[in-house]
Amino acid sequence: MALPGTNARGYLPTTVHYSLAMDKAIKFSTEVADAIKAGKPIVALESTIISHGLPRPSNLEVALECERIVREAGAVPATIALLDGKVLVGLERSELEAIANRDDISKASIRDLAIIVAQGKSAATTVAATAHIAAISGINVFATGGLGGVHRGANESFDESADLTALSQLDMTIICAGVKSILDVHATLERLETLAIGLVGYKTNSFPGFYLTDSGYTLEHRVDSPEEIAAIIQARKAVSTHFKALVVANPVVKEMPKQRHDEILESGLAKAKSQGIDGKLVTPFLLEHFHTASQGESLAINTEIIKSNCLLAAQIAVSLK
Ligand code: PSU
Ligand code: MN
Repeated sequence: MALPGTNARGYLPTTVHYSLAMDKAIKFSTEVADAIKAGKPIVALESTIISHGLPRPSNLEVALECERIVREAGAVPATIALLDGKVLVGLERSELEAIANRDDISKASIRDLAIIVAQGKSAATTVAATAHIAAISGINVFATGGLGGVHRGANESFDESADLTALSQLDMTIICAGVKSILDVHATLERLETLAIGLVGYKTNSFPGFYLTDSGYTLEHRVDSPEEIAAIIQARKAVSTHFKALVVANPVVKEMPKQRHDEILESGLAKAKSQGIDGKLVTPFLLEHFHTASQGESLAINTEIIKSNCLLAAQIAVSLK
């Protein structure tokens, strides 16, 4: 479907040009295509959290609830995924069900996109891949749960999420609850700084630790309203730092008891090590461990986090209009 008014706005103009080939590969839902044409506020949503971050059947319920929250706040949700060789920006109900329930949905980062499209396969998109597709579609506000980052032991394993490098190259405002302590939080914060990715705390001066409101690290910048964030997004253009992401860290309201959290984290890391879990399986493995070991408590918190990030993202998108 031709996409009027879209010219790879969200990317370094020298690196991406919206082309006819992209028109063929990318399918916009009617709702999203209409929103783009009408210049309505849009919020991108990722799909790895649906396929690989949350257990069935809650994953579908949460995905639908997120879309509802975005709509209710006056924006249009654009959940992004790859289905049978097509890049989908905005999912119909049956497509969302497929991403939530089918067993052939892999996890795609940016480097996997072309391979999955060419081979007609299906995948959920990580933060990196979702941000990439959103940016080339001209969507610049994105809600997720937690970012990928530098893994513990990365000095030996070199395991550092492509989320970080992707966010250093595109115009995106991403709302998350910080990063999970399954990662090396300190190293992740350092990499965000090195990569010149903007970082502000929403109503907090502490970097959130996903299940915890405070990861123990202080943030330099704090914002207290969606309008304040919109002003920063505008100012990024004025000083030409908008081709690197802005991360808005929005802490969970009711955190997990710290001791319980630390115990589950320890056992999860030990289990991953003893089972030799490696590469892109590490993050889903640890997320699943949290859900099982906490007997649903982490799922409830995870759901609250994503819902709250969707609401804030929609409010920011609306403030930008
Ligand atoms: N962290 C979370 N929940 C998630 C993810 C990360 O707390 O669902 C998902 C996101 O899609 C993120 C991806 O982009 O995992 C990162 O995977 P990796 O570490 O393999 O780059
Ligand atoms: Mn990795």
